[in-house]
Amino acid sequence: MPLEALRHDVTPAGLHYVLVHYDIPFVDADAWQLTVGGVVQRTLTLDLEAIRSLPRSSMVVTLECAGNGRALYDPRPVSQPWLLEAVGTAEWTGTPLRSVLAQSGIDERAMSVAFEGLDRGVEGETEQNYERGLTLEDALDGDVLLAYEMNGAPLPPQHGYPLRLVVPGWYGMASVKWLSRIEVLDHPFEGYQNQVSYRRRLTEDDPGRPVERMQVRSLMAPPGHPAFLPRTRHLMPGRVTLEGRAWSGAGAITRVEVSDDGSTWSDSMLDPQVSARAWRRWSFEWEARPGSYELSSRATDATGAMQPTTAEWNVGGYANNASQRVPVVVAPAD
Ligand SMILES: Nc1nc2c(c(=O)[nH]1)N[C@H]1C(S)=C(S)[C@@H](COP(=O)(O)O)O[C@H]1N2
Ligand SMILES: [Mo]
Repeated sequence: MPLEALRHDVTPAGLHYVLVHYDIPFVDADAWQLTVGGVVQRTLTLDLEAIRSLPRSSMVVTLECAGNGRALYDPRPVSQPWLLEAVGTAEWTGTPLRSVLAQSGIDERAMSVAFEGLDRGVEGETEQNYERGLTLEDALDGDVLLAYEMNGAPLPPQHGYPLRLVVPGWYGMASVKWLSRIEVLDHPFEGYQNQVSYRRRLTEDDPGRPVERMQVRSLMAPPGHPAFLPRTRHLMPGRVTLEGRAWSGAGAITRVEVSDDGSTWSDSMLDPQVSARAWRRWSFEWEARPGSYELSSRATDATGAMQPTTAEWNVGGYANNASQRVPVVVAPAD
């Protein structure tokens, strides 16, 4: 998502970031079906019409890729070289996962739920479909959606047409696109994307801790105008409204501070939170005086967690929520 799109409450679908491990599958929605099986009383096979006839629910949700900020770690881990653009907010519409699971009748042996997508590739030397698991408890969170619409239109191909999972508060990898199979398991899910990938490892041999909920973070919509190559922002002297968005998987945003020198911080103004699961707009009136600056913002969430100046390096380059630095040049007054 180009960062200037931070000005929208809801990101227009074409500006929302996209991440795909393999290829975007070509799906014939008329032939497509979702199966729900495993340790359930009834195996379900649902087509799109059947899913659309279930209770309908919409939610504005911020998704961020766990690799957002990866290219800013030093040394840079090899994978998708995101700077800061792997975030977006959409209104997702679908049916709560919980009601579909209830319809299948979860067995008392159930411990976790696996979600399989139609896309297939080779990862860790094994050919596999993209698949992620959630514990039963996380899967039963009432906000988890089986979504068939994004911003009021059928899902675009790149965002999971015809059906995807949306797990609010979690980094994007949990929200499986092109969903085709849900399997309730009587053991913890141990697939590649939970067991090997998306773990915060400090060394190659470290088994690591799973990367799950989004860490507190804020970003700034780039002020002024960019210089073509260095991307420095150019402003005229005077009062300028700095603005951006802040979010956290752990809870609401309670504070966003702004700095133009990296050491003194001032409180910004917070707009009302549009949705408990979406980012919050912040704004700050900055008096731009001629000179060069590095603007920064840092957010704090309801748990008291605050964005760090630098995040802890890890092998996969995940969860880099270090506060952003925006180089700006304010022209001398003439
Ligand atoms: N089937 C499938 N689902 C997937 C992925 C994928 O590669 N295949 N990528 C995941 C990752 S890592 C992210 S960050 C989000 C991105 O969702 P978006 O492209 O709609 O923004 O989708 C997740 N769901
Ligand atoms: Mo991701």
